[in-house]
Amino acid sequence: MASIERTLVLVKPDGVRRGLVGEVIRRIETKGYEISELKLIVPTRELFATHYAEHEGKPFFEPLLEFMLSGPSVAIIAQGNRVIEGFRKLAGTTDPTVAEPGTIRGDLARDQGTKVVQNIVHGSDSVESANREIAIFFPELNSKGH
Ligand code: DAT
Ligand code: MG
Repeated sequence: MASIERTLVLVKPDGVRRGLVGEVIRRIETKGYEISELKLIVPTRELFATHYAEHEGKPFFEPLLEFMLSGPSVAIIAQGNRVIEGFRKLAGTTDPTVAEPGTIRGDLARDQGTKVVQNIVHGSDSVESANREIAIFFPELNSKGH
């Protein structure tokens, strides 16, 4: 059944620093998803504290914010049938050591021994998260995404 969705993808500071923006875009596009918006994000603490509010109070929350503030990210809205689940599969599981080869995290990231896991990309985990996160990074779009 057709279920056209949008998801919020971030190429995080480690991915931008390592020159992997094009590689992430290539994987989204070659899978067949459409890129409907894309921009460079100059980070603020407020922006990423809001984005990662679900993790507030966890031991890795402060290291996570510090990491997200360490350089620019690239924010992308990818669109397609079941793209939310589809991009999470392309990204691979959170821990890059166990992420499957063939995935972005499995192919391009490894455990650095840092307090926060650095794993190249973020992808929304549900329709509700996608709507919330798209509004955070693309406040200029209306609820239909235009
Ligand atoms: P995901 O990015 O796969 O949705 P998440 O939302 O649980 O994972 O966590 C956000 C990010 O925080 C994740 O990409 C890497 C980091 N992280 C998650 N759990 C962690 C942990 N136990 N220790 C260190 N960093 C962690
Ligand atoms: Mg998450």
